[in-house]
Amino acid sequence: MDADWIPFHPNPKKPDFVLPEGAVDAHCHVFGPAETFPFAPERKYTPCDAGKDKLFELRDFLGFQRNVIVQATCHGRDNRALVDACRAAGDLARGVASVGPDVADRELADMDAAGVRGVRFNFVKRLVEAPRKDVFQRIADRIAGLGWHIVVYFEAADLEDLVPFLESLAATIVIDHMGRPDVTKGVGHPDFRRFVDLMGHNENIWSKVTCPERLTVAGPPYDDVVEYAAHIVELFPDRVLWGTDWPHPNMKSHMPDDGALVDFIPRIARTPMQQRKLLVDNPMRLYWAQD
Ligand code: 0GY
Repeated sequence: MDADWIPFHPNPKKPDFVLPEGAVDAHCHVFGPAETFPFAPERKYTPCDAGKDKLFELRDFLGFQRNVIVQATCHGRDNRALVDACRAAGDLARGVASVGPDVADRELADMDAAGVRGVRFNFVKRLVEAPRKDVFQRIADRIAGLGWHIVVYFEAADLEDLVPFLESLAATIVIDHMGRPDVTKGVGHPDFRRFVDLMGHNENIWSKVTCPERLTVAGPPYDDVVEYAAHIVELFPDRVLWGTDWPHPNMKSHMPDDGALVDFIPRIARTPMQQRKLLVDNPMRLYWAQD
């Protein structure tokens, strides 16, 4: 089975930016190895193998201390690779899983014990077949007792339709990649303003200021994304998270250098205080505080 996207960067640069002590890479994935953890038959892309050992190697090389591993669609609702990686990392990783409304209590309890602290609702139509709010609502009900949060992934054009649903959820909501703004439009465009307003009047909603490599039109060093992420960090310093997105699933234009991505951080979190909140305090509060 051949991967249909470019493999992750084989030898990223050592970042110039020195991460604060205890920094968390709060958005990354593990894929396979396919021989042990097969990819989902319904997947929309086939990744290369990117197992836990590679992820932990990268964590140490870049200077992170912890990972939050997020289930991606190529593994469907089979969270075994994710759970295996969380268990292997011990206290140094947490997970965000993908489940159905019929998930067994026992399975949820096992995942919780392994370090899973949230579920992901993926509304991106090119990645998942017909995502349904009523199904996600039932999943939200199932995880309510666990104190987990909900990570939501959608494209900017879908936000207006999603706002009532997002506001109806009682759990903390974390939105992937700033709701994927169109960075050619400017931070003053009504689409991005809608996202900022949503965060502004709902303290339950967090954002990952991640994935300049996905949002950029200009390409590296992602100058066209800086303003968007810096704006969110400036306004909501206590509700932002950052992650590498390694191994960058489904990237077709170019493969980012993960060291260069780390060097992007001081451009969007410009003070040591903002950096500390983004990289340490916020992810620790959301993923490790209960322990
Ligand atoms: C990401 C991005 C993508 C893929 C997935 O679950 C996934 O398959 O998240 C994407 O294609 O935008 O957030 O890592």
